[in-house]
Amino acid sequence: MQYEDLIVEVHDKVALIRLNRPKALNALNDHMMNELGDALYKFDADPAIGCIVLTGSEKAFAAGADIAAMVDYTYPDTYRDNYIGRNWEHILRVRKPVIGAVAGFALGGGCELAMMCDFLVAADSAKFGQPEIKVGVVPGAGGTQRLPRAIGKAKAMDMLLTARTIDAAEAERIGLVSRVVPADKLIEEVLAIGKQIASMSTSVAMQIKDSVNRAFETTLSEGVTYERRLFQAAFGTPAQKEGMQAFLEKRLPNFEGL
Ligand code: CO8
Repeated sequence: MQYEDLIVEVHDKVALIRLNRPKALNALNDHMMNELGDALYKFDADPAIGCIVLTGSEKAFAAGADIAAMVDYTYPDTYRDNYIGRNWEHILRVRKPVIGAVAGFALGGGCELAMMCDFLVAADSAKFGQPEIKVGVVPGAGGTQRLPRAIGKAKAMDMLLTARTIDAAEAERIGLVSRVVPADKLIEEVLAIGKQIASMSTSVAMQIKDSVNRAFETTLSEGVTYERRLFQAAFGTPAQKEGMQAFLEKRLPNFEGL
């Protein structure tokens, strides 16, 4: 796959997508978001891929939506063209696990895009923030909704209202990211995590993702019922037979194609 604003690579069963507009610190524009949707859907549909990693450069995951592209927008333009809705949420429709690997700036729309990943691994250089208030807008890609769910109201209000940027250590402490690694090891570490996920049943990983995401959309009892049905259904799958049989036979399971 060839793109102008992305670099894509495949490492065993892991797809690596790099945002690549270095001159603008990966500021996100329509062209890039369209390409990102295209790459994500292709990897999601590819049976050889078990996990997707989304990353940026050493300096920036993404420094936000492209301010130069937005500056002259009018409200009728944004409403008519469904700005944000039209191409920013492709990632939410990806059914395979997506890991965000963040080095440098993840600001504004960049932080929001990162939060649409299933979990985040940060380089120790990472900086997260929602500075939209400084450019006179509210966040538009879920910042006021996903940030409080991820880190709680107090921290989210602080970041959103003051535009304060937090570093990787604070992001890990408050639960925005799951792990922090040295910047020069970020891709190596995240690919290893991706390979670990991809070595297990892709179908089971997809169901876990689906069930966890349901926790944010439904009541506890409905969510637990949904999970129970998935668990019961697992007993009709070859992954369950292989996984449990391998444990009893004291060998590694082979989930290839399962
Ligand atoms: N949009 C457009 N260009 C950008 C952006 C951006 N968000 N961020 C950086 N750039 C460009 C700069 O203009 C500069 O270009 P040039 O060299 O041509 O002047 C180049 O990238 C390098 O940037 P700096 O020289 O500023 O680099 P520094 O290292 O000095 O500073 C910072 C880095 C702190 C990241 C700084 O660039 C900055 O503050 N950027 C803006 C951050 C920001 O406000 N982000 C929020 C934008 S609003 C938003 O995201 C709304 C989201 C709504 C949902 C999504 C809608 C699509």
